[in-house]
Amino acid sequence: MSKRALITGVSGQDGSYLAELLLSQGYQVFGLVRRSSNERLERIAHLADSLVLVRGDLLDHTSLVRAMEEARPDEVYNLAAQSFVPTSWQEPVLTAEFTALGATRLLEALRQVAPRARFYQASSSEIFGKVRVSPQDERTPFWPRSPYGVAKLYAHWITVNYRESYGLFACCGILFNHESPRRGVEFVTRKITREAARIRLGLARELRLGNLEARRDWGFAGDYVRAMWLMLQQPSPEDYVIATGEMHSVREVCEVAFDELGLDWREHVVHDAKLVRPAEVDLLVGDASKARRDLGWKPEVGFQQLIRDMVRADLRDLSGRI
Ligand code: G4F
Repeated sequence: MSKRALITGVSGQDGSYLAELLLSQGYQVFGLVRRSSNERLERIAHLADSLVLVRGDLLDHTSLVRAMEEARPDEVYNLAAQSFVPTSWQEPVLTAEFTALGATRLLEALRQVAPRARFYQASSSEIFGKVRVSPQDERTPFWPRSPYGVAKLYAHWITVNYRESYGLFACCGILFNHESPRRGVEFVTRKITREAARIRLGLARELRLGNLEARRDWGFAGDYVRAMWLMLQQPSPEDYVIATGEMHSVREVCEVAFDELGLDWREHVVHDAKLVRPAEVDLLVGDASKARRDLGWKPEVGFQQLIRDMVRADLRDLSGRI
């Protein structure tokens, strides 16, 4: 019999890649979607015939119990969150409700309805925050720098706690930044690739950015969902850092993206102090040795290829619209 999986956040970047992966492995995939006026399902439109969408909301415990009863999952992937760091200063309580307490509600529903299901929690490298050691691995101390990071740290620890308290098969993947042509346009890589393509096509003249010196470990989302799945196939539940081990600055993303289009980024990028965050995470770079060793996981797509692929995808998409 085919395995059954329930994915929260199925309409997001990671949810769409994970749904594709699980469907290709013969899973029956259920995706939790919220009833909202501006529902955006375009990332999973091509999966409409194979995915089962279930109504539910991380803010509503009863709806999660119902979703579990309908999906009767063997595996649950909690990818839903308020995931944009700047918004977490504007809506700190809502961020905590979704990102922190939402994970607790889902774990409670799982405990109630499907206690034998395996559970994946999307932890974030933002929980490392103000880092004192590099690279960061599973033993690095946490110091989140935003309400988002704090909420993700709560969700991380509640998952560990439920594993220890109730013996659940629950894993946290501490994922470093991961991008793709499906990335939301508010995140810096996609903002850059999209705007660079618009400039190339004469649709825009400048690109306003905040901190150009921030450094991150950027990988490809398609590689990272493979790691999520691998974690739930292991004999015992553990937490893993998923990262490329390479660090690049926002400035370098600009260089590569504009270069792909034959443009000089310095002629178009404008610093905007309003986009600088109240507290910044200056640098993050992960050590995924444990995942490489125990999961046999490694990233397939490097930084240059990732950014260039994103630029080409944006150029294709925008060219098709004019
Ligand atoms: O792309 P970002 O918004 O991603 P951030 O804050 O690192 O968070 C992302 O990755 C996390 C994993 O570590 C996830 F948990 C989280 O949900 C999200 O997916 O910003 C990256 C860097 C920051 O240092 C920011 O200050 O880019 C800098 N930046 C400079 N100018 C900008 C901009 N970021 C955005 N979004 N927009 C700018 O104009």
